[in-house]
Amino acid sequence: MSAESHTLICLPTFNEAENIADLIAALRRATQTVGPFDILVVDDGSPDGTADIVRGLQAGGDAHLHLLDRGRKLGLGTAYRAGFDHAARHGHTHVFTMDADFSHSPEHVPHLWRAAASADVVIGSRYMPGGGVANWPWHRRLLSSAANALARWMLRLRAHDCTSGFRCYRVDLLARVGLDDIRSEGYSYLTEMLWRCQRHGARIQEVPIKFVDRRAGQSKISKREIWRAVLTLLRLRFARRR
Ligand SMILES: Nc1nc2c(ncn2[C@@H]2O[C@H](COP(=O)(O)OP(=O)(O)O)[C@@H](O)[C@H]2O)c(=O)[nH]1
Ligand SMILES: [Mg+2]
Repeated sequence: MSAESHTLICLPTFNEAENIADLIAALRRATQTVGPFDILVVDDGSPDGTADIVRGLQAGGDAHLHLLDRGRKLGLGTAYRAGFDHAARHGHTHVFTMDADFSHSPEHVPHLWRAAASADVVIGSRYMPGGGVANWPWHRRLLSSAANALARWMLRLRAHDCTSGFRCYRVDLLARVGLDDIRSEGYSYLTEMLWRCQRHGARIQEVPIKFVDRRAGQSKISKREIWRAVLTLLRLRFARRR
C-alpha cells in the first residue's frame, strides 16, 4: 500500500477529555512513516468536553482531524457504524477502529496497517501468541476471556480475539457484509461484525497486541452491555442454524 492509501482512524469517545489530545498526538507520531491518516472522533456529547478539545485541535491546524459530535450517548456500535459511513463517503480504502483511552497502543497501528495489505480485516489480538493483557483487574480479565470463549464456541468464530475493538477493515468489505442488518448498538457490535465478516468469507488476520488498562478516566462498559452481548450471541447462534 502507498502512503496515499486514504486510511481513516475512527476513535469513538465518551468522556475521554483526559486522553484524546495526547492520543491524537501519539497517533500522529506513530504513523509518521505510513500516514498521514485521517482521524475521525465520534463523540456522543461527552459532558467532560471531549468534543471541544477536538475542536481546539482542529482550530490549531490539524487538517486531517475530523469530528462527529452526535450530541447524546448512542452507543459504541453505532459510533463504529458512523465511522464506516464516513470512510465510505470520503473514499477511504481502510478504516481503523480503536479505543481512545490508550488501551490500544498507537505504536501498533503501523503493524495492523502492514498486515492489511493481505487481509480484509486485521484484528489487534490479545489472545494469540505474543499478545497479552497488562494491569487489568482479575474480573475484567475473566469477563473478557469468558466472552471470547463463548463467542468462539457459540458462533464458530475462528479468531482468537473476537471482542477486540482494535481493528483495520477494508472499506470495500464493509459494503459487502450488509451493515444495515447489524442490530447491535453497543459493545456486542464487535462480535456481530466479526461474525458477519467471517460468514462473508473475509480474510481475517490477527496481529498480537499488548492491551493495557486505560490511562485515565473510567470504563463505560456496563452490566447492561454484558447482558446484551450474551443475548446477541444467542440471537446470532439461532440465525446460524436457520
Ligand atoms: N461514541 C461513543 N463511544 C463510546 C461509547 N461507549 C464507550 N465508548 C468509547 O469506546 C472505547 C472503549 O470504551 P471503554 O469504556 O474503554 O471500554 P473497556 O475498554 O471495555 O473498559 C472508549 O474510547 C470509549 O470512550 C458510546 O456510547 N459512544
Ligand atoms: Mg477501555
